[in-house]
Amino acid sequence: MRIDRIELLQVRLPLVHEFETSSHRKSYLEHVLVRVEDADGAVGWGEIASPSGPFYTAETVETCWSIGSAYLVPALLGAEWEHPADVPALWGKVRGNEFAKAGFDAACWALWAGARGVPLAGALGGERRTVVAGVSLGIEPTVDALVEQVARQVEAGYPRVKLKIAPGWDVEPVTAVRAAFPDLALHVDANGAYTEDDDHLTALRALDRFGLTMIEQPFAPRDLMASSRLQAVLDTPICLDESIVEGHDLQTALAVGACRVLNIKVSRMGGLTAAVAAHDLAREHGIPVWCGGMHEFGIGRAANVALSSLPGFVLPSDVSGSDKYYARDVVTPPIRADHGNVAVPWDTPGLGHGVDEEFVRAQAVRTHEGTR
Ligand code: OSB
Ligand code: MG
Repeated sequence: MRIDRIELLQVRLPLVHEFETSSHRKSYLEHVLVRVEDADGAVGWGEIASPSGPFYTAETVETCWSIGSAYLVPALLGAEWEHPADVPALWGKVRGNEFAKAGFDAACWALWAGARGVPLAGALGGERRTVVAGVSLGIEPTVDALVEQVARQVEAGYPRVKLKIAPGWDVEPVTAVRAAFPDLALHVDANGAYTEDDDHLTALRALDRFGLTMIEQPFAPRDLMASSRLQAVLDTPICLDESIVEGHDLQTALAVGACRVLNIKVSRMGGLTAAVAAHDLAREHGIPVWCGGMHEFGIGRAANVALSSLPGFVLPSDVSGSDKYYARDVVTPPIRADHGNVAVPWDTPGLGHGVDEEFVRAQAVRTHEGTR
């Protein structure tokens, strides 16, 4: 295949509910959408789901925009490739910048699957007809407000709830949620906010008695040894997110016992090609995986759904319906969860959802075009 035209569109969507993590609060999100078109006019869409600020990882919408337009568009335009797994080599000299790369990689997968008339899930090696979705809840102003949020999601049928925690917002909210929902599959995500200081370790070890499915990313991304030391004294599995950017990171984490579960994010790992490789490696080592989200719009969310249909994704993924975040989605039909189950669109080639180009263009705050 050969891509002759690439468009980048930075699109703003308001959030229906403000979301707070250990670092910041947001009321709308802007993601860069990647539209690739081949010589025959076939189109594929990908999403760069980078947060606007450098708090989850070093990347921002701004860095994705500049790296995308200055390096990734030129690397991809006019290049000949047979299979999407060959595409990342085209920008192989560009270090890092995984979120930016992921949007281009996913657009090529969607284009290729669509052109071959196969669903994206099938192209990736998926098997499942439906995927189980969990929800992720931010830090709320009060414990009562959090319990109310959890109740709302449980009523909607989601079988797993993840709570963001941070020092000072951990044992107390988890105690309250566990008391209200004794049987709920519950896990926590610290986004690396803890250290090995005594009071932090005391809080993390106290979480071991709630039967949590996992404690996600307790320590700083590069501190695999802290994670390994904590995992050795916890019954609760540690799940790594920010720590695992490349396959090499996963090999190191497995070698030192830094985790028992892996969160695979398409964005964090640089695309679907890398995500499938991480899935395969984790599976060989008996490590269960799930697909993490970055509050994707429908395009990125559809790619996450397709990926979650692979056999190693045995834990609920962050692929809740778009309506939990956005009043109107960029894809048709929108991604919807029915009692926590999201249907994989096996009967539609490519991404499996149409892109509402008129809406996307109306919401775009800037655009860039590269042609051969
Ligand atoms: O750590 O999983 C995370 C969102 C932004 C940055 C980091 C994270 C998240 C989420 C999103 O938890 C969950 C979702 O998209 O459903
Ligand atoms: Mg996480």
